[in-house]
Amino acid sequence: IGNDVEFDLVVIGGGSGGLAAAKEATTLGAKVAVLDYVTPSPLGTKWGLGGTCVNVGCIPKKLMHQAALLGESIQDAKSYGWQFPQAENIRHDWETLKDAVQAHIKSVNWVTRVELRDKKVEYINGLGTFVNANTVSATTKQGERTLTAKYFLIAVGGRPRYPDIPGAVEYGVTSDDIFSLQKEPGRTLVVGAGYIGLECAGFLKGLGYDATVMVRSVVLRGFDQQMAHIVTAAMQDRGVNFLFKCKPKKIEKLDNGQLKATWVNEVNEEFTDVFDTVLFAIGRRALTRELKLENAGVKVAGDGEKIDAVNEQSNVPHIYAVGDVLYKKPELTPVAIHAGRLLSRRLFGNGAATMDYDNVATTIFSPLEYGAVGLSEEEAVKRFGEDKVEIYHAYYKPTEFFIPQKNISHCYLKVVAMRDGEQKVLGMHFIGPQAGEVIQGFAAAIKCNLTVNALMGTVGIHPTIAEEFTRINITKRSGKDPNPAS
Ligand code: FAD
Ligand code: NA7
Repeated sequence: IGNDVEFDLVVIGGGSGGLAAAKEATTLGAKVAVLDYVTPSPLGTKWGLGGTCVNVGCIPKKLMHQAALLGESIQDAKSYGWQFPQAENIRHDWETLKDAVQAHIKSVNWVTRVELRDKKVEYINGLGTFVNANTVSATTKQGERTLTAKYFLIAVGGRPRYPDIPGAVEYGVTSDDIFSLQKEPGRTLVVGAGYIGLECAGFLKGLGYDATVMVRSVVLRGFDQQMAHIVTAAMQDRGVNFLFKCKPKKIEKLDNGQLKATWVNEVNEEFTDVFDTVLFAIGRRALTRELKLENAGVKVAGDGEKIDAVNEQSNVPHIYAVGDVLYKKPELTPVAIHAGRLLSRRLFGNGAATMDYDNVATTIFSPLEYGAVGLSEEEAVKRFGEDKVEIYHAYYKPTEFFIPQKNISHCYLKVVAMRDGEQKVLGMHFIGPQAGEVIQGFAAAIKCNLTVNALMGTVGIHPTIAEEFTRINITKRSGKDPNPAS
């Protein structure tokens, strides 16, 4: 480092992307500081080091999803011969789950701090703002601290939005609060039908709470819509209610502490109902406003919020950005981590590799999971034209569903491919148990230019659900029945 700056890299935001970049940079010999500060949610929820994924995202979500799946398994287990002497008394205890989840999170917070100390990354529990293009100020409990650096990395992520309706902020909660809610959520209205809304409604219902999802336009906008419909149907099948084409209007608190929600449908008819919890999952706001980017000359994208970086570089050459704060990039933890790591290798090592944001696999942990990689059917048709695209599809029967006689009508998969030649695979979609585990390996195959020919030439593992992808042979174009022979 030159005499004029204190650090090689100052990272603003100690979440998935920021921490990955910081750790990689110090490993490569750079002097690094990480600022992390969590502004409490309107309800007062706050958490430790590690960002969204660890504290209020992927990790608590997956644990609560697992809790819900276990409830379903208890029912299945009975038909497999397990006996529960007091079967009628089986119930779930929210507090036990919440405490276990929070204890796990605390341990991850602690391990993260120790890791930073071991790697000699300076961790500052303070809110970062730009003073100018070469200086960041950290507001800590002890006061202001000014940091200068050769490079800066903006990795501030985002926080849930609230709708602009009376009572939303006062009485509503978001994913920032749900995983640590002091009292059980009870009857819950989930506003928003993105993946976070569906996942929350799914696990709440699985834990035994009445759950309703309010959908403004379509479920899972941006995802393959046929798959989105099946995910919805599988949730309805488990008793989740859906209010389609509705928008919230106001939330009021009743004397007994319950919440009265008022909403309108598309022809402006008004409805009300009473809930114990109203959870908003209507999207997330990137935390750039607080950064005073204008002091550094960093421009935001057309949405006025996110950073439109090229290879993670902002319009100010020594200021970079990774993770959820990036414009039109997948908002996923492994994406933030990978981009952060590659960036540090380029800045401080001999790395040349840049982040490939295409064909990133993802999974929606709805009660019946949905995993996907690559293009949706509609996106492939839009890009290449219907004539050029072939869709293979199948309903399938997971072996383990037979004995408990579980509904198999939503177990469905499809492969989106080019129609000509070896039929290059453009997208793979899978609805069923363990969808993430199923899709992950195929994502690697797609990176290696998987073709339908290669897929059909692969010998499956029997009996698994992933083998269904090696058995595809029915195209939508053929009009043949995609249901399995019984
Ligand atoms: P974050 O992890 O959000 O970290 C940013 C950090 O910066 C935060 O700690 C924040 O408090 C801090 N900060 C912000 N501003 C400042 C400032 N000015 N100064 C100092 N610190 C600041 N992704 C998946 O891959 N799989 C999943 O299953 C999944 N499930 C999710 C479920 C939910 C409910 C949510 C909300 C998200 C989920 N995600 C999932 C998305 C994933 O959590 C994010 O993509 C990931 O955390 C983004 O990482 P990041 O580094 O960009 O930001
Ligand atoms: P998403 O995926 O942006 O979904 C938000 C959902 O909330 C979506 O169904 C929206 O409907 C709905 N929405 C948005 N604004 C409103 C208002 N004002 N009232 C009612 N419903 C609304 O957000 P998530 O929270 O699931 O995920 C957060 C991010 O993580 C997301 O950006 C992903 O990229 C990753 P719409 O379809 O717009 O009509």
